[in-house]
Amino acid sequence: MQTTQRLPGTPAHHHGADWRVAAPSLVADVLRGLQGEPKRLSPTYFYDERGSQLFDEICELPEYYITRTETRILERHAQEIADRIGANALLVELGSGASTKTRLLLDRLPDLAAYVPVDISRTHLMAAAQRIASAYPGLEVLPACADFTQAFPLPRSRRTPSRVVVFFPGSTIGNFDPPAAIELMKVMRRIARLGSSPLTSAGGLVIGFDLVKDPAILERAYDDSAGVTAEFNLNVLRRLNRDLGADFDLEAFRHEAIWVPEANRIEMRLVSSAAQTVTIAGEAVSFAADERIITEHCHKYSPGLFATQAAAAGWTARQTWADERNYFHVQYLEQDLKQEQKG
Ligand code: AVJ
Repeated sequence: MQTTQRLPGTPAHHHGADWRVAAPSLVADVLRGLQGEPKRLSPTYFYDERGSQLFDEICELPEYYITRTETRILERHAQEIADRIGANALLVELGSGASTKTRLLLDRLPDLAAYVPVDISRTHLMAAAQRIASAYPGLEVLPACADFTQAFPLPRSRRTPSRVVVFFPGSTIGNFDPPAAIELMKVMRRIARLGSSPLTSAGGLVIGFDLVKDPAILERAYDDSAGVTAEFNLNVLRRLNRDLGADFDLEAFRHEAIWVPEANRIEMRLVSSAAQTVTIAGEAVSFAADERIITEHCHKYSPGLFATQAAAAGWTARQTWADERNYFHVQYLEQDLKQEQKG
């Protein structure tokens, strides 16, 4: 069941929109995850104030090649990517954060119908939208506060767009297990379809995804020598202590990042160093020695695997851009029009 609700004081036209899906409470979700087998926590819980800071530090680490590599690809091929997006498009960015990478594209898109940054964090979204609007005075910026894993209505731009193009950089798709990734790519297809009519072109998707490579390189990217990723991982327990009155002993858990070849993913875990019981919102949760909490899955793709996943969601690749080491791909996909007729 899903109810969207427009919050008061936010007109849908010209000022963006505020759409919230009734979310399960943090405490219920955390307890469900920790009572499961294996124990799990959603990676979305990493990003409190300190977690977001630590993630910014991760992006600067020598071992963490992802941000640097994708930014280089976007810099080098910005014009070609902008040409694919085309004139008068509505550009919708999911999980826009600070919209840093987007600027590389916006610099080459003087004729965009509008830019719609979508993020769950209202304060960050509004601040970033304001900065983009002042840096690009001719551009209509329509921030939408929404959980992008659920369908949400697009704010309407003043100009009628020729097509809708979704922008999803950062390898964020890798956080979703294959069935959820396909679901999300279907949500993107529905968003991109909104702008399509017989008179307009097929919707597009510009997405960044990380490639399978030497496991040693992957494991180091998620277990850096400065210990920043370990701190980022453990910080989720600090957050639960603060927000749920839990009593995790951060010294009693250690960070682990393991490549799991059968699943094409890095698994980030917090491993309990001893048998212990933790209290979370009044509920006792027991850990055996060496028992793990899985905190994040980071899926890596072969080009074929990504194409198969995209096809299952109704997308076809039109152009791919890579770095010289072939560590990472940025791809432009279009809606598969045959699937579109089926709905
Ligand atoms: C933000 C999901 C792309 O998986 O590489 C970085 C998160 N976790 N280091 C990733 C992350 C640990 C990151 N994503």
